[in-house]
Amino acid sequence: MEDRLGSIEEEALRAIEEAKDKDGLEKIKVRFLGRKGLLTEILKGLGRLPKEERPKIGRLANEIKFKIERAITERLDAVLKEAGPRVIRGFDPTLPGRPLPRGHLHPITQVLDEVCEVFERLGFSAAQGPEIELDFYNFEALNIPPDHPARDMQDTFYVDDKVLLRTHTSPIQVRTMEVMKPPIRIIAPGKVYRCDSDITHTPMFHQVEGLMVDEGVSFAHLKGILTHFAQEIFHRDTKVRFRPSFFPFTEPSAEIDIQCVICRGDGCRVCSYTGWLEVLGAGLVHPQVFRHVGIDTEKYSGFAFGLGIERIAMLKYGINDIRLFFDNDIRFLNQF
Ligand code: 2U9
Repeated sequence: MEDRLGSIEEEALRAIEEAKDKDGLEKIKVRFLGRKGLLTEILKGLGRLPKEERPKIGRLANEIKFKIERAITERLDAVLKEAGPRVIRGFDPTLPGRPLPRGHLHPITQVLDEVCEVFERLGFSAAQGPEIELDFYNFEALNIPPDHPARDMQDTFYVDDKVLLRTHTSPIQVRTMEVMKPPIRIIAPGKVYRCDSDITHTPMFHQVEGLMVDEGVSFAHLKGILTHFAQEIFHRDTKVRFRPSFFPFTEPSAEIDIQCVICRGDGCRVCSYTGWLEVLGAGLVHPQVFRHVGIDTEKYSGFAFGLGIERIAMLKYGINDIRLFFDNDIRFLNQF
């Protein structure tokens, strides 16, 4: 039996040495160590040997089994290395992975973040509020009387008599002033809704508004902050002008223009040959608004401003149709 085991060992080790590939080694493994393999049969037949021989033959058979197993593993390593890159069923795991296309933020989100960051660097903090609002916060507290055209069903999406989709982010500031004492320095970014749709209007768009309330806040502070804003978002040397205007919630009020980004003031189609583009509305908070939220108009004053993000993005990137932002055409979005 010892001789038989010796020749099995010799035959197996030689076959392993000569094996050329993984399949060859697999066959050798089956032939010697498989369920009906030569060595397995001997191990299974140990019980038929004379009692005194069993331990010795058993030990020897097991030693040979381990030797063959180790030899197969080592040879397998060698043949795989010789074969070069490891190709497993047509897949080479050593190749670098295919790059996945990476997404990015929507251009409106990018501009919204950029605008917020300019004000955050100046000490403003972002506040939030509900998009489904009460008429009180959206209109009444902002000194917009019941017969004001802004309340018209044609502009406002009403849920019922008292509930609506906010038409601006101003209610956020009203809610903040209800619970916060001055000094207040906040921005109110978010979605707003107006029943309007053409190349410059969509039923939903994004606004950033701002509010600063403290003792001694003046129109001069407003001018400084908004001039800085325009020069950060557009060009460092952008010229800015403040035109008198009217809003129910600010007095005095202004509309703020920047020098046309296309023609630099010479006059072109984009600026309707005026050389200027309107980008912001602003003013000093109307005393009536302060009264609604219980802020002492003798002690405090404040300024507020508002801008539309889509408009800023259109001017920044020279886009002439606002609806492109919402078509979700990947060829358009990938440019940002
Ligand atoms: C409070 C008091 C005053 C916010 C202001 C504007 C002027 C303004 C428009 C710009 C373009 C809206 O997106 S747009 O159509 N906004 O012109 N917004 S002052 O005034 C406030 C806000 C809150 C309590």
